[in-house]
Amino acid sequence: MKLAIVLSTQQAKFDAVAFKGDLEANIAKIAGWGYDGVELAIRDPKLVDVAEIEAILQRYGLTAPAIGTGQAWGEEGLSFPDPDPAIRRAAIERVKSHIPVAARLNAVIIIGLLRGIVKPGVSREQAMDWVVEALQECSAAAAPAGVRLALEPINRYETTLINNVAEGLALIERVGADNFGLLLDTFHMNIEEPSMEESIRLAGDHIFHFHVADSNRWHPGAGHIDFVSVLKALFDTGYDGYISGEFMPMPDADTAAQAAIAYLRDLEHRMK
Ligand code: LER
Ligand code: MN
Repeated sequence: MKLAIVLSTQQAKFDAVAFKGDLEANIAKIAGWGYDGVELAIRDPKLVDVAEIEAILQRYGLTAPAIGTGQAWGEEGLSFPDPDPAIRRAAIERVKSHIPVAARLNAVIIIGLLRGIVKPGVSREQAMDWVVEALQECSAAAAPAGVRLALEPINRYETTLINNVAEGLALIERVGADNFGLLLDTFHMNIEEPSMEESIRLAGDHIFHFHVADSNRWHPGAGHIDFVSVLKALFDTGYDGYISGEFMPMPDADTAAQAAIAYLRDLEHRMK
């Protein structure tokens, strides 16, 4: 099992990003605890030195399996279905600007909250059309670079567009690009899916990336999700990507990260 943890390259408001602050110090700690990779939350690639990030990752023997883009929504309000065409265009261009970074790091680009919500004055149909068009444009731009995009179904309390796997699969059908798939997150699935295992089976090889947090969004092992059963279903689909920890820094970030890896490594032995 390849394990990663979410790491923000900038200060961020998003609470489930456990590691904020000094990049190299955090990467050193994460490598020391035995993680294989870090998922980088990058608000704007223009503001980060990718060569430096790459050098630090190499120094500590870590990979970056995925790049999170949601801070562009959280901090700047960019999204695909905004009624303002300039904001829609900026959201698309922002995602495209991640493509060279993702290609260089061999990372999946995550489309989380950046896909937006249905804003006042915009019909659901119109919002979905804009989301589909944006994803088609971004997927087409990413394909020649060999880069994949993964949309994350997010629970109803955080977004009004694409809350569950069935909606994610319908969107994949509409976008119609091989390099566009899903990121499944156990925290959101625990709220939205009747059966996480069944939804994972349905998503099958459209699963490009995977987030773990327990039912309370603490580290795996702190709540009541049956991770043996969920991860068995995931690996049965043939998934060979990373399991990426995205949970609250509770009781604190270091304790949570260490508890997560201890729990998941032990579970890995029990699954064999
Ligand atoms: C991001 O990966 C996520 O899971 C969302 O809850 C962001 O708010
Ligand atoms: Mn997530």
